Amino acid sequence: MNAIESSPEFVAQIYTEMAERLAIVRKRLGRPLTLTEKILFGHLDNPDTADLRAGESYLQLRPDRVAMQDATAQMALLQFAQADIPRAAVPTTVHCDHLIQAREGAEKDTSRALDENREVYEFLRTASNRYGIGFWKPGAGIIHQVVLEHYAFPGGMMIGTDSHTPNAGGLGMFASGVGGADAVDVMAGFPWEVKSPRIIGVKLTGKLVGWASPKDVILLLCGILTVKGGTNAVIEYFGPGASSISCTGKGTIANMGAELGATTSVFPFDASMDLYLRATERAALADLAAKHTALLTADPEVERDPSKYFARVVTIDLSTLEPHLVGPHTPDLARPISEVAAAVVKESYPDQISVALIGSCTNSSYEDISRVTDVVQQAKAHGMKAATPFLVSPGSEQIRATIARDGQLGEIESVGGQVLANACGPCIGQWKRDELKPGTRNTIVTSFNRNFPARNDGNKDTLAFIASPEIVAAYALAGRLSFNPLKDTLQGRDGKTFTLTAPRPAPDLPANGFVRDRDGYLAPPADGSKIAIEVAKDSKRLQLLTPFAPWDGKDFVELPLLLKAKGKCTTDHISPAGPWLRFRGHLDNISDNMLTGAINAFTGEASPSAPATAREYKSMGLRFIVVGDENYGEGSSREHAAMSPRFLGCAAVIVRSFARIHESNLKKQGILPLTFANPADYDKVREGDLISVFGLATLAPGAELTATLRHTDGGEDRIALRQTLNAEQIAWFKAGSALNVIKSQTK
Ligand code: MIC
Ligand code: SF4
Repeated sequence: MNAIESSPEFVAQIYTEMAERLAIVRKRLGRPLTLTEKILFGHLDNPDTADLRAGESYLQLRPDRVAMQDATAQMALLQFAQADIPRAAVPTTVHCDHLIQAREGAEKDTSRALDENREVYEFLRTASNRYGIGFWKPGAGIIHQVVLEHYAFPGGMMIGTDSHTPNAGGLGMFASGVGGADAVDVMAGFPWEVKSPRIIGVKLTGKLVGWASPKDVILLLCGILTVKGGTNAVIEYFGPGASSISCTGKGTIANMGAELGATTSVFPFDASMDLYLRATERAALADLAAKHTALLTADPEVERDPSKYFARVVTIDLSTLEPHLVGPHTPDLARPISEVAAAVVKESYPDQISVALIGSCTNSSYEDISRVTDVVQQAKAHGMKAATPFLVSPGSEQIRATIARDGQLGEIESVGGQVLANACGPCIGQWKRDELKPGTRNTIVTSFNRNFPARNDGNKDTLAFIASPEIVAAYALAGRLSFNPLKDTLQGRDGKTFTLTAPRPAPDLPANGFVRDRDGYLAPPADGSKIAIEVAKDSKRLQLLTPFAPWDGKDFVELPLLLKAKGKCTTDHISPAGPWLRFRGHLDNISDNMLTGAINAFTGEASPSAPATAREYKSMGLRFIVVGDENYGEGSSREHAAMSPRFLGCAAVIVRSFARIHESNLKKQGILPLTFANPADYDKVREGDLISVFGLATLAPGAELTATLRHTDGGEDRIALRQTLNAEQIAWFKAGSALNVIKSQTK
């Protein structure tokens, strides 16, 4: 049986294998290697023969771990159950964090969630027990924080069914977000396939001062690289500034690399990681890493001449970095804090902040909360309270208990802060905002990572802005978005006006150690084979899967266009979260949200009728096609955004460009992801079109396909389409899904 922990023996073995594989690759390449390449190539399934061309080939990799959160694990485990494999082949954990709704504070919300989600938690617990998977109970914390505290280690490779899995890059891990079907591959003992990434180097110089925080590094970078800029790329940080940032600060930066669409982000092993490992009771791993620094850092030539080794180099001087605010509606609309007031006027953003929120998987470190405490204490000294509701989502029970013990939590509460459950809550629409009438245009500021429309509270008229926790705290005190925390004055209850001073540097490790959470975890039994997994036939929340039908060998002929989506179409538009999270284990029920958030290019409105129309086609035995714009499927890893369309009959999705995880989810589920060879052809797609796609019988890697758009006026356009399927992925398409292929191999 596999131990679930990243034990010293386990990690030592990985380092040995990495060194062996790298020796082979070094011989082949004969040049210095970046850190990204060391971890990637150190985990190759076939180091002798792998095609290593960055941005071109697909790599077959052997990740060391898998992590899944409750909202995605349901579908992943339902698929795993179909594959009929007795036990997960690599150490795997499940984390119950997404399904807890924020309403009245931590305790009540967690116990209500236990009640409301009992069936789902029971399914996850029994499936984890059966398949040898570690189970983290509701309330223990958010997947990425718990992984950082327990399982991440420098040089390791992990995949997780959540797009912010790269958070573990803060501890030097190559951690990537994937759909559940990818997790199933690895849990079933097969390699993980990923496009060989380009590598973008980010050189950090100087040292953060004043209000500037690690969050501002990534907010600035979001503005520079944009939400598409990291697609099929890894962001590798280096330079003297990197080691000046705490391990948890690096986690924040790596976490939000997901907002760039990056495959992952990595930092080289350094003293901050050493200290974090020791503080989280993993001294042996710190010792091991210290012995293997050559594996865990780039070759020296890379830092000397970065432009030779990276596809692109961005330099950020931490010493002059100004705090940033991003938003609304997209994480790459970045502004330095000094320019926000003018933007409020120019863009008519509601100036009054309705709620300020801190924490989440991205920003709830000891350092973050201590800096927030510094800010609120300055206000408290003047008798002030927060001017807006001020909500705190701790990333884990470990962090919550530690900041409760050390007094920060009490200080935040004393100015009106309210502590929510150790869970995702408002970050993913699990937020019951009774105080707000739906449809009210309002401003919120958060220290989360995503701010797509309707994401936090289901209200598309909420404008969500993102900043560092200390800046959000300052906004909470002022209550106005046009307030510049660095310069503007606040009025104390004592009648004095004052300016906040920048929070002092704070430790990321508590002087008295972390309070460890000993109750949140349930280890699997040594033999789980007798454990039954219950899925009630009439369940509204769980449904066993029926395999998708194989391809019938024919071209797609005159399929109706279900929807032409315009502009940003994230997975939150394709498969909204919030209240829908409760159907994440029931494919039929969740499909009623399919594409409802997408903006119909012909009406400019959302498309609430898309699922009903799709069901109508389905009942007529018809399949359909969806058309989209740039970076289609940006955001989450949720494969429901591919499975629901597949379930309702989508044959192909044709777009200007795809986000990485979503494109691969579509392939896995047997939908053809196609791009316009000429992006301007998007404009040729008209309402009511019947679309045909030809050349499927000779579908081959790199081959273009042809499509015709038959318009309602009888006219026709012929266009060229591209696809990125390799031979294996073509086999998935033909079999109906990747899972069908796995099933045939494991029989
Ligand atoms: C998110 O931040 O969007 C989520 C919710 O964590 C998702 C996962 C999901 O949809 O379940 C993600 O980032 O992958
Ligand atoms: Fe949860 Fe939000 Fe983090 Fe996603 S980004 S894991 S929803 S806290």
